[in-house]
Amino acid sequence: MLPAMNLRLVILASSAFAALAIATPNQWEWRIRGSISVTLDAIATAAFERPAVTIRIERFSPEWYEPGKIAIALRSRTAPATLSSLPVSVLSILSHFGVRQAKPYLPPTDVPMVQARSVGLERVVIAWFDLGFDPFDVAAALMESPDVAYATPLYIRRVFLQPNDPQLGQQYALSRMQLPAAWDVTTGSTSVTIAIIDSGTDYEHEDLAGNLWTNPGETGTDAQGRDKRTNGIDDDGNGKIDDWRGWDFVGNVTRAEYMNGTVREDNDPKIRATTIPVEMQHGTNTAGAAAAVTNNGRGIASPGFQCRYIPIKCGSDDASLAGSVLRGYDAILYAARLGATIINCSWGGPGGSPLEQQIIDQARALGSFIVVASGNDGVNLDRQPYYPASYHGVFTVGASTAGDAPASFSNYGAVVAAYAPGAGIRTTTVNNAYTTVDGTSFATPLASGVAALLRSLHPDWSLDQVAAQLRYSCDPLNGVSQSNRPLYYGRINAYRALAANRIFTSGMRFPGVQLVGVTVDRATAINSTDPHTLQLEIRNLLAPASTVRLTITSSSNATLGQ
Ligand SMILES: [Ca+2]
Ligand SMILES: [Ca+2]
Ligand SMILES: [Ca+2]
Ligand SMILES: [Ca+2]
Repeated sequence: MLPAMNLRLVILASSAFAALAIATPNQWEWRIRGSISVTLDAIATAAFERPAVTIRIERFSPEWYEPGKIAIALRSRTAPATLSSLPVSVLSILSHFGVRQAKPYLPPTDVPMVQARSVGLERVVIAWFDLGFDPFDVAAALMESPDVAYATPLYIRRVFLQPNDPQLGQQYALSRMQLPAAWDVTTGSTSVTIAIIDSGTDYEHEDLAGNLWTNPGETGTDAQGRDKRTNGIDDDGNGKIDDWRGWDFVGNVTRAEYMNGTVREDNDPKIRATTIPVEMQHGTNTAGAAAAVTNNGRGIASPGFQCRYIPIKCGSDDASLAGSVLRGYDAILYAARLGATIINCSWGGPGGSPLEQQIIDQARALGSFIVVASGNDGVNLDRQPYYPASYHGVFTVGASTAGDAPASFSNYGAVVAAYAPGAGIRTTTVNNAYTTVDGTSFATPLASGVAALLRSLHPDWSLDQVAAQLRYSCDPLNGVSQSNRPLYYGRINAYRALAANRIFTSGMRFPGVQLVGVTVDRATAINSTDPHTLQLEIRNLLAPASTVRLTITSSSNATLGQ
């Protein structure tokens, strides 16, 4: 199956769909439109800063949304515990859609932790309404309320798997990224974790079992002497009972059941089915690419070497949902709350959501470095955004080939932070087997593995420093010219990422100079010949830069004065 084709079809279907009459009460029909724009306020915390961002919530076919469910961010209040305590304007709108239930997105017990560095998730309510309504229509109606900061459907995403290219399996990727030399610097820390948010992971695989993370809060014995893994108690208070080896956010449900709002969460993130189609092997493929047990005399090597992985299952055990990533953002927040060092997302789809951006902001505030696939449509993400690849604050990875050129299927653009090999990647698969796979899905965990090594070496660095180091230590890709290099910045070199900037004052080192802001007399554009003051804000994240030269040129035919 080609997810790329699916995604294109969905876009076409959605524009056609927008023209159809939707069966909603008459008084709401005028609100139905193609997209909703939401601006999230700028955020500044000690760890990172984010400019104000505008996200367009697009209308798609309802099969791409969670059914009968919506997220509502209140403008100025913490989410109330019950439906009846919602602001009257919100309740009044929801009543037209047969609202049944509402509860805070975060359990009330989590609020103090989140408020420590809040991005506003404590104001988000999830509401359940009549399954006959399109969540987009409900969102559009709610956006009319002065009490609502945003309302958004909850999206279903897809894995970025390409059909298998029948070439010989080989791990050229690791030598290309200079991993053998990198492992001389460090083989990683066993306390560094990579959350694999995916279809489900065969953690019993011979080359994965040894690097499986275990949750220290759900192992050992409780006060009654019972095994915390099986005592039926949420010992670490994260809302998940006995999650000692990750979590399954979906369970075994059919597509029809899921579309009726059914999930069956459990604490076993391995798929339990006799036949497992390739899309459902994806989470075993990505886990192995990042964190297969290395130097154990069997199977494959992985960049992460001895770093641990946390399997988090967001696919069903049932083949009718093969390839769908459900509740992926709930999983991102769960992983961040567990303290995951790296979060790997080899999936995505069209259509942005302010809730998803806020969850990414919150996960970053909790210290997780989020690595995401650029996607396999061969498009420029700067013109055609995909998510999470196009969100602020993620490290977006494209795929390169065995010839060290950008892969034709890889999405590209300035938003892609770096490339990693993503064609002909040898990795683990279900039933103790190995396979060769293609896609940005597999470039991403290779990058996550390198990020885990870097984080092992520099646990005190900020997330922005980690990102800058991974990007600026890249090798240029083949077939990329100076003029289009910003679209294909370079391929990750693990050795340079680890060996350079060990300390910022001596040895192999490079600066990380970034332009973080441009202001013109506090305005946004120069539209007269009057003198203007242009203020550029530049920061250096890495080793000191001895000479920084800035030149201003015009990218259009307009002339630029002195
Ligand atoms: Ca727990
Ligand atoms: Ca327990
Ligand atoms: Ca399960
Ligand atoms: Ca191995």
